Amino acid sequence: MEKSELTEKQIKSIQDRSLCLTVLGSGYVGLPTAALFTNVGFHVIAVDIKPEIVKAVNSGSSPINELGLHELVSHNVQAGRLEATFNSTDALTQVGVVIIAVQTPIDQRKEPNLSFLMKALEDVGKTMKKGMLVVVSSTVPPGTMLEKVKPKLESLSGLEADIHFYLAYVPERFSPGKALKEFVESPKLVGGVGPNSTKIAAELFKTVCKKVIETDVLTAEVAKLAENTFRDVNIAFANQLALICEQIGADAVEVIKLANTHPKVKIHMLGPGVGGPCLPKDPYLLLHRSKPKDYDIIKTARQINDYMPKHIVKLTVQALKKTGKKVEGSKIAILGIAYKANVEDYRQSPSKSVIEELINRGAEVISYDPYCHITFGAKKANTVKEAVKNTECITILTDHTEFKNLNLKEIKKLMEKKPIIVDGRRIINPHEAEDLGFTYYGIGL
Ligand code: SAJ
Repeated sequence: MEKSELTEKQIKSIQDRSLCLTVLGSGYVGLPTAALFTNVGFHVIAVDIKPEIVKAVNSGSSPINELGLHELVSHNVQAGRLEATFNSTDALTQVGVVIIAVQTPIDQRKEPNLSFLMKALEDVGKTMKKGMLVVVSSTVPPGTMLEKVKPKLESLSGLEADIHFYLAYVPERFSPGKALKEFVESPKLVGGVGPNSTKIAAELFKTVCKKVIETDVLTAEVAKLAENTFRDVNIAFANQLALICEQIGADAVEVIKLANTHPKVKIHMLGPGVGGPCLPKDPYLLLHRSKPKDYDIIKTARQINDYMPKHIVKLTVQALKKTGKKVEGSKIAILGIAYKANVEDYRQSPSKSVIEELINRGAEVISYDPYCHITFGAKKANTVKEAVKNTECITILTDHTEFKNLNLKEIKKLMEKKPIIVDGRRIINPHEAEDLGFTYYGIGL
């Protein structure tokens, strides 16, 4: 079959939904992807090595707590369009499109670990058929697609990319908690290894996403890393402003609010550090291939954001000292384990190092989070009231809506004498807290 004929045939089978898809890696990225493609009429096989994921999906429920995902999985499993399996070889022999969404973590030296991606490529390469479209959605260091993914698939299959099969990078751009909405609404970057690959991958993603932007594969890789690194650097700037303002007696939140009234300024929000699966990792992926330079804003930003949990511990210690108490033996309530507001996700959350350090220093730590069951070694409370009872200090680490509406009057009654609030998110009104008799320490104040 002529090259262009093959391309046209694949486009037609996307349009009439006769092409089957498999998603390799059915976690936070893969499962929403699989569910959304089934919902527009494709048959999708979701592959994962974790038995609990496969079992949950096949029984019609989502193992991930993501708004709307349970309903989507349930509906499409019932309709017979979505199924899950551990067996990638079986899945791969039945399909025309493979979307790879496995994790690409960094190791302790901050070097990328691409072993999950490489294993997935091995499975795909060995079962590759003419006309197949392979999409990588995992976040990767720049150059991975052309230098690792393409040669590996070509050598395992004996086929040529963009001629006999199609290969594109389509980065995931949605945040936990809003995955389905953002998958559909955020512009999708589609970078193929050649024009045929870009064309077919764009056609596929147009079936689900409102806007698709075509580019080349390297630009798509770098753009994905650039957006998360920009956010990390911007937050680091806000955090440095917080440290400056604490020293000179200004209020960093007010400063940011006022500076942001300038139409060209958009400073992010200070906080107890940066968590989640992406921002603490992606800057290192972006830096991976560049030569070390004397000045490096990206690594410095990472250092500032990594320092912030230590700073929260420092503020807690200072506040205790001010009220004549020591960390050792003090009872401290941590409000918030999740890495950001109103999600249960605790991956890379700053709360881990804050809790561990306070426990190390001899404090008795009790934690409460309305969404998250993990405690990182603290005792677990099931309500705010239970958490704050008989404590000397409350340290707020997550800006969950529930914590923005705390009844400080009631809370004070439950706490020990000379109660303290350390506000790592600046969600409490300092004047109200102080009027009620709290010692208030807010980050950036
Ligand atoms: N944070 C601040 N100050 C802020 C904003 C966030 O301290 O002004 C903290 C949060 O509390 C959290 C961390 O940063 O600990 C990360 O939160 P986030 O909301 O910035 O990001 P994620 O990890 O939930 O999602 C990001 C998003 N990227 C961008 O906004 C550029 C999302 O669109 C990506 O899809 C996602 O990373 C990803 O998977 O790459």
